[in-house]
Amino acid sequence: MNRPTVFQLAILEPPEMQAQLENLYEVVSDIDAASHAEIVVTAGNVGLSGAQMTALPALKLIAVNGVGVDAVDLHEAARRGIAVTTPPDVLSLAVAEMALALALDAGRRMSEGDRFIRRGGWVSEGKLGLGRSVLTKHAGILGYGRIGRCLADLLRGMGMQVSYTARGEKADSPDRFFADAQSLATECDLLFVTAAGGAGTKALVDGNVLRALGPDGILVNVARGPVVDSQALADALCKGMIGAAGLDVFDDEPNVPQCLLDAPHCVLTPHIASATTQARRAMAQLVLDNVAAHVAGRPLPTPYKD
Ligand code: 8YV
Repeated sequence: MNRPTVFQLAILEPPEMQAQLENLYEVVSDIDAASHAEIVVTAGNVGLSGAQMTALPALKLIAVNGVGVDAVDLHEAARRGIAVTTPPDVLSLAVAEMALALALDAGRRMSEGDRFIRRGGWVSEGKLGLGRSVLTKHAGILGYGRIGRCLADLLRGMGMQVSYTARGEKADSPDRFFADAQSLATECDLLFVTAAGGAGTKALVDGNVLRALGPDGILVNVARGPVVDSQALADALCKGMIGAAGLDVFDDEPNVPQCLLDAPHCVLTPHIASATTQARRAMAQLVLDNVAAHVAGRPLPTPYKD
């Protein structure tokens, strides 16, 4: 029997999950060889454009190995009746953990201290300057979906005061709601960005929000690069308008703008918030489950819902 064709734009991890996909399906990575493919496997930060959908006339399922769908042309997928799936929940704790780690690193100058030791600074320059306490801060969460709420639980559990902003107030939340990013940043001195990417959230964190966060403030972005105006952030760090930043996501990955590479008190990681063996295996399992359900004509386990 012919194996169904999968057009794959991003591999599954760890390797045994990719091997499972390849054992079950005819996996192709060249779009010219995929014109009959009903299934696409892609990543959150890779997505699928409308033009690619046009080149895939048989397409029925886009299985995203990530929860961000900003790189998928959802409008075109809906118009063509193509289903979209994501792996929700299974990466939330990994991303929340990374957000906290970035805050601790930026505040306590851990990466900077590591570089300081390695270049001989401890011997030749004396002491590294003082850092900022993180767990005493009032945390604000911009984007209160599954990941934002998981992070809120984590921070509250450590005794932190937590507030949030989202499209609307959540009746079941113990945290304080603010109507917009600027009023949230005015109250908080640690701002976590966990909002979905896309046109609606572009440059939501701008110079005004950063000014409101203040000179002792720390900004962490584990969502999508464009949600934060990078030039405004670099300026704010250079002028001491905010204290520090931890960034896992960028506008044009894997390229990181020079202004952020040069900015002080700025910790950078290469989009690895969900990159733990546990989270990536569970994400890949849901991709495989959705693809298998599609092939068998069963309901999709985790269709994307706005
Ligand atoms: C992954 C992500 O890095 O969930 C997302 O939207 O961006 C990340 O978790 C990406 O999808 C690679 O698999």
